[in-house]
Amino acid sequence: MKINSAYYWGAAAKKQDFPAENWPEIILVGRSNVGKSSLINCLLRRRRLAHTSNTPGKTCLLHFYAINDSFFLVDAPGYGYARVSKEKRRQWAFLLEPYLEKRKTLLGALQLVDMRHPPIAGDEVMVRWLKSKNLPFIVIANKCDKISRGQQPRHLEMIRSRLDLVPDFPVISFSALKGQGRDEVWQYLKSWLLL
Ligand SMILES: Nc1nc2c(ncn2[C@@H]2O[C@H](COP(=O)(O)OP(=O)(O)OP(=O)(O)O)[C@@H](O)[C@H]2O)c(=O)[nH]1
Ligand SMILES: [Mg+2]
Repeated sequence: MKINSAYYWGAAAKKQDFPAENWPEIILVGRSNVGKSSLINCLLRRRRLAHTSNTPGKTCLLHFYAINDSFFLVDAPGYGYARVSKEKRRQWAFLLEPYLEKRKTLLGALQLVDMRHPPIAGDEVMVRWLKSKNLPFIVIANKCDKISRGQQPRHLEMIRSRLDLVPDFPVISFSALKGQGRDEVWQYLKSWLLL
């Protein structure tokens, strides 16, 4: 995929702040710290376009990145961070549920999981939800650079079984750090975007 332009469109804390429904959108979902923002930078080959951090659970915003003046990648706030207040959890649901339920231009989702660990309850809930909505999605097992190649199939199988995914469902070994899996993810994005 040739990236001619990529810029930060802005953030939204509520529906009124979302961009107009003109371009297709692909959302990244996953637990805090799994590497959603890093994955956006990796896909776009930009070092610091999406903000990454080591302090999860701080803000509850959807961040929109405009690509080639034709579609958005949407960075969602992470879930599953233990030390987050009830109020923050409410904000998360208040922002994300209506977006996922009603957004007309939402084309698909990238569900990130941490390859090192079994999926958490939040991952299971999210995947069940994506399935129930028939929204196209793939699972990306990020941080594969932390697992030896020999161990990776076992981890992928564990993820597949915990998330109750059929044997040929796409679960991609990915490293936002090293760029592994990048081309494969783009193949799916392009097929959704009809590029
Ligand atoms: N080793 C390794 N580290 C990674 C990888 N991807 C992300 N990280 C690191 O994981 C940490 C969290 O990455 P972020 O991209 O900020 O994660 P996030 O999912 O956007 O987190 P929130 O925005 O808090 O939900 C950072 O320290 C990244 O450098 C990867 O593929 N491999
Ligand atoms: Mg982030």
